[in-house]
Amino acid sequence: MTPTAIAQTLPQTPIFGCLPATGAPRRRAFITGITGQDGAYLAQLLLDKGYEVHGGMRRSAQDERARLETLGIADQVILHDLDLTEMTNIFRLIRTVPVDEFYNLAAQSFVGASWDQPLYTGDVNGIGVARILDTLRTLAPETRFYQASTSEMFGLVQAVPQMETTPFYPRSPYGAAKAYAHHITVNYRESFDMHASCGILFNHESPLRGAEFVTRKITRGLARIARGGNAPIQLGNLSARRDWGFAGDYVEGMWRMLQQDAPGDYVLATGITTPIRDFVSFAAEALDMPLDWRGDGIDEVATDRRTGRRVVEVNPAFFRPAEVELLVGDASRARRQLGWRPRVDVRGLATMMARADYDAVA
Ligand code: NAP
Ligand code: F7E
Repeated sequence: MTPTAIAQTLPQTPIFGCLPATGAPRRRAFITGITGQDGAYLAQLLLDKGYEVHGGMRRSAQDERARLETLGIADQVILHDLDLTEMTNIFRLIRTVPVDEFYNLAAQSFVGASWDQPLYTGDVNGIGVARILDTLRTLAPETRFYQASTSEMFGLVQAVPQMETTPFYPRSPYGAAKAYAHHITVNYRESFDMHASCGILFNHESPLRGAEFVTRKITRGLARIARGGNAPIQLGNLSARRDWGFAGDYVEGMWRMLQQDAPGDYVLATGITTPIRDFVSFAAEALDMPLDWRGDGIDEVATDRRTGRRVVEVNPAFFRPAEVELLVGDASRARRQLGWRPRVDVRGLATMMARADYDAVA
């Protein structure tokens, strides 16, 4: 018996949801990282488009489907055990769950943690992608593949704004691993004629954003203060600038990339860059909390103009060993070829997130 024939005898048992009855063909997609921010929004988009949506979920002591439940789709997706560090998972999955489109969104996605876990980050975010690509090329070469590349690859930026042709200069183990993943995706596309595309996505956020990322840390902290809490938000570098958009807009761009006849790489960004400090002010204004900023460096603070309460202070513990100071993307290729445009600007995003967190604290 060949390895493929043996694999065919192995059932890939879903851990949540049921394998649908065979019948009218629906397009099928697999999303690694379906429990994350982007995975949840992408699953919702694909379900709305009529896809049968499968997703990978790591085994955990607790149920990690909170985001899918928030969007009301936890029962509509079919979940499979999948860890990108485990080649056997990937092999069995791809052999037994054939799909038209495979979106690789799983990652150790927190840049700050990547200095504490550089090897793990490299294994999941870099080598994990090679594991998927090689399995796809062996078992399912017709499957269209999306890789979640990132503006963090630009790091110490070599041009402003950054576009698909801007050289990479990663500034973290996270960025370095993602640069490997990007290059190996391009290499498999060119070596094996695979329909493999990379979305170089600039920061995108939402009310489903992980609590450790700066935008959500800010909106959760402000919501607590607006509800009477008195702990100031402790932040690191307030002057770093990011090009922030809404995650719901960005997953539409991922899908559009895989609908193109030819694969390719695309920047998705708003083209507007904003310092962390201004994001705090926008979110605070959405909660009727005008701020005054005073001081410099580690002595900088923000206070509520109406009450004099301290709202933000700087804690050097949140500085990074190497910082990405400025990101601003040029998404003209995506605009031209995909017809993609972000619909939410940074002020709208800060308002959406602050109000959602304010309601959640109630
Ligand atoms: P996220 O919320 O942190 O979600 C990451 C997902 O990956 C989670 O479902 C997580 O599972 C899963 N995961 C982590 N390690 C894994 C492993 N070893 N095996 C299998 N699954 C694993 O991230 P996101 O914001 O949605 O981002 C999605 C992707 O886009 C990531 O690859 C990220 O690096 C990339 N990206 C994000 C942005 C952004 O601004 N959001 C920008 C550019 C690129 P658990 O739920 O078990 O933790
Ligand atoms: O930091 C500064 C921090 O952790 C943004 C991921 O989705 O986007 C994300 O990576 C900036 C940095 O996101 C705090 O130093 C200040 O300059 O929200 P972040 P990130 O590092 O940009 C990219 C595109 C991805 O691909 C990643 O997966 O904010 N900052 N004070 C802080 N950051 C955090 N987290 N916490 C602070 O207290």
